[in-house]
Amino acid sequence: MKIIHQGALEWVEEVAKKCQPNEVVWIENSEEEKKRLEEEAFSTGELVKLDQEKWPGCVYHRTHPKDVARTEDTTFICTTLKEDAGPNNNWMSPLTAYRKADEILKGSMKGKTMYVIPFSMGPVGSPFSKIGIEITDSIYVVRNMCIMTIVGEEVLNELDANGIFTKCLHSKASLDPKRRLILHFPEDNTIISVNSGYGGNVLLGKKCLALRIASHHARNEGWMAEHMLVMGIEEPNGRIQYLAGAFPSACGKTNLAMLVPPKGLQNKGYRIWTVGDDIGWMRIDTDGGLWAINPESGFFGVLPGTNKKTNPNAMATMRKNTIFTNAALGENADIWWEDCGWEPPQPAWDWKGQPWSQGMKDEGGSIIVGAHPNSRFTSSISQNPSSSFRREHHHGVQVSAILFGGRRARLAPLVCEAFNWSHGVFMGAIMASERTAAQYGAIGEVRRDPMAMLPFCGYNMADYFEHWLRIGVRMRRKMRPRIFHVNWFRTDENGGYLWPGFGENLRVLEWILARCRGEVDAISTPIGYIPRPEDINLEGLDLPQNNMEKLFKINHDDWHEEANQIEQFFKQFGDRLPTEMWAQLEGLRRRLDVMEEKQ
Ligand code: GTP
Ligand code: SPV
Ligand code: MN
Repeated sequence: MKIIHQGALEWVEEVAKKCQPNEVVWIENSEEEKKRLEEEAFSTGELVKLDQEKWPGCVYHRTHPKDVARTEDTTFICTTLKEDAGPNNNWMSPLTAYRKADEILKGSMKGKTMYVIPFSMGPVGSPFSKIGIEITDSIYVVRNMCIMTIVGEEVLNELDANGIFTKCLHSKASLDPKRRLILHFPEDNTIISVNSGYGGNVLLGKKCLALRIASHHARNEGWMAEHMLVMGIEEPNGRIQYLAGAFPSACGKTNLAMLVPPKGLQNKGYRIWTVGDDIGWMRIDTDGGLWAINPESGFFGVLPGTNKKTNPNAMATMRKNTIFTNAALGENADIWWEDCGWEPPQPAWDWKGQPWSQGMKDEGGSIIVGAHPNSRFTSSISQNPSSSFRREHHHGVQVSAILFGGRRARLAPLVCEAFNWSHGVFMGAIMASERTAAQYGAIGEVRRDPMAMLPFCGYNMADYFEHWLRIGVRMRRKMRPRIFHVNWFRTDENGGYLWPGFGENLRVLEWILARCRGEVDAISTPIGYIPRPEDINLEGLDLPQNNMEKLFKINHDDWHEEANQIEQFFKQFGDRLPTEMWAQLEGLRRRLDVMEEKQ
């Protein structure tokens, strides 16, 4: 491979000097290279070859038991001014951050190979796309990056022509959780990650580049980098409309993006086209509309709960050439995770590598799970049966609707439409969700997660809200996507889900698209527009009586309490919060009062 980009060569040399690897290897993503790296990883145990008949081309990997999800407390935005990182981020001065990283990186690759991966986020040559170079000492990371991003000669050619790239430096170092640092230097277009081997912390093109660094640049350059799925919905008449949706980690983006329509709708001719399941980059095009691409080439999706019933497309996608992380492993080289739909292999080990069988309990009497709740699969998007033919299009797809959503056992209705763009931005800003295993912290606790970007916004979130408001003004009115809030996770008194979710969510999307086309009326409530009962198609769905009523109940006291919590949340941004956000909160309270007076 001929590398002629001087800046890249100099940086790689500088890093090699610091980390002192035995060898430096540039990754070109050939079959031969893949085989060689896998063989090496099999011999050290870094990767395990799975049963090739059942899982052709698939491998298995375990991360360190204390390294199984992103760690927000060790993630920093390193800007010159602390205020630029905002109360939503941990901040470190660039000087301190580089010094701390240097201490850890010094000699960290002794005896190891240093891999250099030039990659593109987004189709090479697209005005949306960004190039990065990741340096890593992990074969697992190399193999994941080759699936999650575009790697190969065309990227090097583009780099030579274009010149700009994000420096992404990763070293597992000693995997010491106490010395783990995920550092972002937006002003230098640089990322450094040390002492972790887990996905979101180390696949630096993903959350670090495509969200934290990109969101920072996007604000300065007038575009958007969002934690969003992007999907197309084809109706029986052949029309395809696209929507983008922001749900917090492990709240259903992957599932919605590749949903299989319920039988009735399928027979009518409905079809889903997946563009992306985690990240959306969006720009206002010359037509005044909002256009989105998915900068990723692969899925890094949640395993538990994924099966042939809930997500058949994900199951088909991961059938071959997939990396499974932190699932349970059988001696027969088969794998298993909770709710996968088949019997666990025996004998087997759990995700920690301990001997395991289903139903086993710990000393406290709690069930020991086979797979970690945040166990994941890495597969190429091209293997997804619903992969969109527009996925690699340089201009992306035009977005008709934006969805916000989360896990709310109470409070939020199944679906609700914003009155207008500013109210929609407010809807995004007040998002909250119950914590999942994708983040460290108390699972189930409700936390505010504006636009599902709290862990990913690379700058002060007050400025981020302002940026959203400005984007709305810049679009042509007729082209502006409508904004909705959805909640698939509302529960009844016994904690059971009121809505069946998964493929059935298409019924809600149908209403959303009908609203975007101005075809149906809606009911105005203090929190937004909700559907008239007759406008959600429930044909063929066996839903217990009253469920729809419960799904749309707006509890006045709960919403007043919510408004108080929103106020507290907003206060931390001080004067920097756009006044429009305060006006929106006041509007919400006023509408709640009016509703109370009427009752
Ligand atoms: P990240 O990759 O962490 O950003 O997550 P994600 O938003 O892509 O979440 P994903 O689609 O992987 O869903 C996470 C979990 O939620 C899985 O266990 C799913 O089975 C479950 N889930 C997804 N959609 C639904 C739904 O409509 N209803 C219910 N009840 N569960 C769902
Ligand atoms: C998330 O946590 O939102 C993910 C998984 O998509 S990770 O890439 O590990 O952050
Ligand atoms: Mn995510």
